[in-house]
Amino acid sequence: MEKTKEGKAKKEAKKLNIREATICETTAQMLEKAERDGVETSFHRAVDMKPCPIGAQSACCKHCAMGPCRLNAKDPYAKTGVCGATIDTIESRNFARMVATGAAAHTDHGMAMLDLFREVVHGNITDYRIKDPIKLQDVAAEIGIEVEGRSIEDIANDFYSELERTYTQVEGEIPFMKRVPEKTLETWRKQGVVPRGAMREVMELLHRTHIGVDQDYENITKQINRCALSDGWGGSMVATEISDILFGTPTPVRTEVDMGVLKEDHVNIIIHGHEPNLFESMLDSVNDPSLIRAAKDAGAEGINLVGMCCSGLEMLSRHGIPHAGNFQSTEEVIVTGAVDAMGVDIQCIKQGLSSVADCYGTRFFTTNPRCHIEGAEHIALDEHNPRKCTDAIVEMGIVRFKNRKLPVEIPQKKTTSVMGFSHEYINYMLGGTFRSSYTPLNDNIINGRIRGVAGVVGCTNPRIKHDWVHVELVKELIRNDVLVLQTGCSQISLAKAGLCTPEAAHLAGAGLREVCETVGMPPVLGLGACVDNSRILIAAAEMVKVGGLGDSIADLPAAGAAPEWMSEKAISIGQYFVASGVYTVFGVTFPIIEETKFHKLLFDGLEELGFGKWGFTIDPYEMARMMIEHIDKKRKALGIDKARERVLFDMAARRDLEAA
Ligand code: NFS
Repeated sequence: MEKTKEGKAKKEAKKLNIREATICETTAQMLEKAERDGVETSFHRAVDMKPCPIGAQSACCKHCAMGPCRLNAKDPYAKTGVCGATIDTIESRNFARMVATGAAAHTDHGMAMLDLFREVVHGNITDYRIKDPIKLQDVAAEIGIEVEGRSIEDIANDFYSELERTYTQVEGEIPFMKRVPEKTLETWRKQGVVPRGAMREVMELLHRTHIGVDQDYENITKQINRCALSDGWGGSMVATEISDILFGTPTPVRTEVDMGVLKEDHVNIIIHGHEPNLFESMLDSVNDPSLIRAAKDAGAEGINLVGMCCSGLEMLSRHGIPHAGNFQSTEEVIVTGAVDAMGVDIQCIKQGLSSVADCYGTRFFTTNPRCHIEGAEHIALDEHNPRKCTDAIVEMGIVRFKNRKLPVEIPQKKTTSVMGFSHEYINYMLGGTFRSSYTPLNDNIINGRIRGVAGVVGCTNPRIKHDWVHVELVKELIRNDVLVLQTGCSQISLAKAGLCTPEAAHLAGAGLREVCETVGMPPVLGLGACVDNSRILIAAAEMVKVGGLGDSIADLPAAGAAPEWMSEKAISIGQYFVASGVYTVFGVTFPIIEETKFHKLLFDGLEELGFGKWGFTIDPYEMARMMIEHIDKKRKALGIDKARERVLFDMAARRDLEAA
């Protein structure tokens, strides 16, 4: 009886429609292979398991043992939880916990980078060193550290102590508040949301979501903002700046993206995760002559090091290391059978990787004490001797290469892209060595060639057509003269679609195209990993400082989007953009019931308080329309809409001419 039931359930399991699941050809090819091989991936599990509708709308509270309490999402004010918690309390508490977790992930990563920096400065770690002392001096000076006539070591020591406050500060403002435009900071001070140390903000937010503490959604939202800001202008920003100082500030590199970067006749090693130190050390390992010799002795032509997800993006930006794909391709890449070893550190690592790796004999290693995975081998990365870990991974990859049993199928597609823009490089690119500044960008926005700026970032998600929303949204934005800044998985979606090259300028509207062609830049600028969203914040602050586009970030003709988000980190990012003054639109789903008071506050009320606001739609064209409408609203408020109208007319006229 049980068996029959099971059999029936199996038969009824929905079939994955691969062509509807992804526009990424290589991922699709590997999904077909996975099905032939009888291997299950997150795409299959997403079809098999419907999201819980109550959870999806945040209509349930399980923060104490009087519950879990379920409210009615269709009639959210009909009931309360057992303690009397209303839907607004429940939703804001759930949302707060997402922000706290996302912020904790970024800030813990940032703190780990800062720990590494301290040990390098103290001479306790010698495998890494300060690679960009000029950036160290610049950023140190920016946060008020005396740099004139001082040694790099002295500056670095003070820099460490100052930045440590980003995490531990009990009272008062954190160092990078010095970067925030005056009027934006004024709003935060008035609203009581200037962040203290991230540890305190995360702790307080979690405290306030405990049963019987903060039960006023407006007050909870204050702490949500404060905590998110301690991520964006705190933990994440430190992660980016320290990584640049230790490993080098990115400048654009031409490199290849997509699964075609794997090489059948090489030992293929993939590093996937978020912290650059594992990857940096792996780069040394794969260049070690004795390991290369060992690979050749095993019959390989050499060792091929490839990145995935965010640490892949850091290495792509700094060293031009090829990249195999984003979050939704991490299981699929193993299905090629060509991956001899995959090493991971933290964040966005699917537990499912372990069983897929098992199916194909790929050696799968966790390396960070924070992230062990059942079934994966753990080789701890000790920063005092990182090569011990990375050499071991390469050695085991070589053994696996030698013993490859299953046929290898590598999809033959890769796209050349130019990525690795940093805030510093944009400065230089636009203004040149002697007058580097954002003035040309502001001028081009004011004269209407560039309509505005959009940050398109975030994850990919098997609940929607993989890569499709990112690509369609960005195409629509650049077609309408919106310059797009990118990070994370989104950047890889666009790179695979060929939009991260200067040649993609022909897809832009006439104004943006002209600027791109003059400067020789792509209409889509890849700024790196998800923590590097802080580069977008710095760029926004710089645009305000240069002048002509208002006094606060909220005045800028700018918008943000995470059209295929899935992680709590994305929610923290969205919230720090909103708190910074940016209209931020998310896709897929939004974990709050529409028309509740908390929803109205996030989607409307925050803007009235001087912040940005949230938006939501799953349709990329609608998303572009919402963002452009917002940009135009800001242009109007700045009094620069007239310039744009003229250019628009010219552009339309030119198009007519072209069509004729
Ligand atoms: Ni960011 Fe999303 Fe993960 Fe990176 Fe990719 S999934 S929130 S982009 S890899 S962090």
